[in-house]
Amino acid sequence: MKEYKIVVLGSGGVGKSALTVQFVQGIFVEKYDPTIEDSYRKQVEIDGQQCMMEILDTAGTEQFTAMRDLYMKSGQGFVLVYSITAQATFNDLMELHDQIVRVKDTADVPMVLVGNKCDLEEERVVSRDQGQQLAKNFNCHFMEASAKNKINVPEIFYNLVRQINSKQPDKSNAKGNKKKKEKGGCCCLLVNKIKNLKKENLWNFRSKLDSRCVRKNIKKSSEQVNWDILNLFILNEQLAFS
Ligand SMILES: Nc1nc2c(ncn2[C@@H]2O[C@H](COP(=O)(O)OP(=O)(O)OP(=O)(O)O)[C@@H](O)[C@H]2O)c(=O)[nH]1
Ligand SMILES: [Mg+2]
Repeated sequence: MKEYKIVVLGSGGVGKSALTVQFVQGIFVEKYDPTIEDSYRKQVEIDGQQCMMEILDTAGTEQFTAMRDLYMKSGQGFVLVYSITAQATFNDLMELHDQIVRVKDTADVPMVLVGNKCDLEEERVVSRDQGQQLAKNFNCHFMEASAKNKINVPEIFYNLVRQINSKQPDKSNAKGNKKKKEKGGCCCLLVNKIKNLKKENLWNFRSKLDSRCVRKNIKKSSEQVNWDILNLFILNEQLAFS
């Protein structure tokens, strides 16, 4: 089953948790309890395909933002939330968006801009047009939503899954596909990565990989590298590919 890593971002109190919990559990959380970090898993069928969504509900309050770079790196799709009743929460998203683009090293990232609390029309200070304009600047999709009144809640997450599918059609992490690649024995991706490494990084990479294989008592030829070990290696050593 395909897995989708979704990250929900935005200032404190905009309704990130309320939207996430409404989507995952179908309930509206009335009480405001600032999040440190919560993750949820939900299996859904989208366009006839079973998907496992892993949703990271992040902290909007400033003191908990040190982890941002890390989860931006691993996130595949982003929900950027502001509240239509608080101008500052709208303005705060520019910086978050800049950070995503910097961490991902591309502006072409699956993303939905969400103006939440649209049930509070009488308290609105951010117009729909402003939201649409910002989404245009971010080159992303836009929705107004209400976690309270269940407006556009699943639509946000389904939209992201579709964006991820259309932007990463080859990056299927379905088990079947993975197996096919491994069976082939030729680690094309690895070869390409190695080709792209700078010379000094390449030596560094190879010696680290060699010592990892020796430590783990793994026999390898120069052409055939065990993918599990490679993944472990990349995860543990956090090697930065150039
Ligand atoms: N009227 C209304 N209130 C909402 C809506 N979404 C969230 N709220 C309320 O706004 C408050 C904050 O919501 P949270 O979901 O906790 O906000 P958050 O973005 O997760 O905040 P942090 O975890 O601090 O970053 C809560 O009291 C919610 O009940 C909505 O769509 N409409
Ligand atoms: Mg929260």
